[in-house]
Amino acid sequence: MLAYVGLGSNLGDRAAYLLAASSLLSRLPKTHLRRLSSVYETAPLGPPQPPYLNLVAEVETGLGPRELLEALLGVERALGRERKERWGPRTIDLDLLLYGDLVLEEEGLQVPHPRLHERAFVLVPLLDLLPEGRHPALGLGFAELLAALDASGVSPLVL
Ligand code: PH2
Ligand code: MG
Ligand code: MG
Repeated sequence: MLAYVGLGSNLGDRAAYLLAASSLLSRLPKTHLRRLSSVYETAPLGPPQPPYLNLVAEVETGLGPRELLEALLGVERALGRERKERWGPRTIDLDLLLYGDLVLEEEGLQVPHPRLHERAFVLVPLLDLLPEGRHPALGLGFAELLAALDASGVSPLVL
């Protein structure tokens, strides 16, 4: 199954957290890290906090959606993520965005990610990987969804 994972960091050495998380993703059981989007610096959504770096990873996985979600939480824990306020600053965040075309709403597990379609910081890197992609539940293209949003806070990271 092809799955897409959103990565974000806005505390500490952001690029180092994203690199470490990508490395751990590549070593998950039954999982192959296929591609990474470009990295973007993005204006924070939520309470006032530092800007984020965001990217999207494409993985091919034999893990089920809930197993993959648990594995992503394990990566966050391995990198010392502390959960504080919702939407608040974080060293590393891994969100399951898409699991093939699966549409699932269960306690603690929703795919596609429930806010995917309203977040330019997710759609811009996702479109790097899936320029023709469509939202499996809404039936709209990711590019169409992005066109309805303000993407001015999302800039390619120049190293
Ligand atoms: N993640 C959040 C809250 N706000 N803002 C940006 N720009 N990027 C994020 O990844 C992000 C956010 C909670 O997960
Ligand atoms: Mg998140
Ligand atoms: Mg999260």
